[in-house]
Amino acid sequence: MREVLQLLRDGEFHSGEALGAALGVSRAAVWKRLEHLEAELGLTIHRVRGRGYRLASPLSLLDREAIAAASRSAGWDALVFDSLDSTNAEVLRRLAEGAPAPLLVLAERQESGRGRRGRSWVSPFGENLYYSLGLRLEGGAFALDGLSLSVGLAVARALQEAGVVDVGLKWPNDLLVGGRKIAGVLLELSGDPAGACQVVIGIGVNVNMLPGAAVAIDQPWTSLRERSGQLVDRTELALLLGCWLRRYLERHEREGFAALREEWESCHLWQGREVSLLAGAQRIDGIVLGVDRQGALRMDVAGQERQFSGGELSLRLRDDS
Ligand code: BT5
Repeated sequence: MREVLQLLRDGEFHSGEALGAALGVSRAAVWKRLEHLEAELGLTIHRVRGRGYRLASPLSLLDREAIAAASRSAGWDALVFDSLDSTNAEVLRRLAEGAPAPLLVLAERQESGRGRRGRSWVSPFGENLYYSLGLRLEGGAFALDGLSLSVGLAVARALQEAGVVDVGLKWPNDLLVGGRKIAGVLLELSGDPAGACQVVIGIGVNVNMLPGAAVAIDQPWTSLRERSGQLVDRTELALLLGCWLRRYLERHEREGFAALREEWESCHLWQGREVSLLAGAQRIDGIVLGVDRQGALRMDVAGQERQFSGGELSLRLRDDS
């Protein structure tokens, strides 16, 4: 499957004959493989009589060797899959089976990519980054407090270096550009958070997905390609993300989130804004003051400072702010 995709990824026309010759199969077998790609991976392939086949849009596939080499030098094991239910789920399964950590898992697509609270993360084939890093933590040596915020900061720095200069953070874990979501972070834990446990840091970044793509996302979103107008090399972005993640995880391990708190606030898009904090059916209105040393949201609620934390919370701008 990868072989035929490597040939088609430029988005140009390739005749059935040329594809057959390159793959060492008959034209009928080429046709079967392309049908399989469409059915299995949800890719759209245009067929034009006399010209051949081409992908509806060029693809930047992940370079497995480059990712393995960079990860090795960081001391991480790395695995890249064509398709998974969820990269977070795969890391958790492997760590539960005793796989060594840090363990990085990437996939070209996710069939059940997940967000918080059972929400889903739209993950079409070959378009975006679906990136999960699993860590084993012993005896609370590594502070989990504020970890997802430190990770958000690392993702923001990687995106800025990749040219998305106006990216910012929205508490607790969204990355937005011009009010539209470009990336999200989902941390999942197993084991005893106070003792030996595993944490998986899941990062989804919209890279080459464009509006008009056959995806249904129920909030405004954007991608690097939409911002720059150019196809982005997903491998380069994955490596960049790895560098920034290492840097921020080391800092977090050494000094805790407290050392990153001010920097995080300087990237927080909603500092000082009037917001509603939603917790299920409950709604609390207030003004964002910032975050505390544990990464909890600090809000002025009716003249009193209050702190809020927990994965079930989400923030909305008040219409009148
Ligand atoms: C998040 O959840 O933002 C965390 C997303 C983490 C995804 C990564 S991908 C690698 C790893 N493996 C996984 O299975 N997950 C992680 P949350 O704050 O709950 O946001 C989810 C909401 O974002 C959805 O309800 C949609 O409204 C929206 N959404 C879904 N897919 C999106 C996309 N591709 N781009 C922008 N918004 C999206």
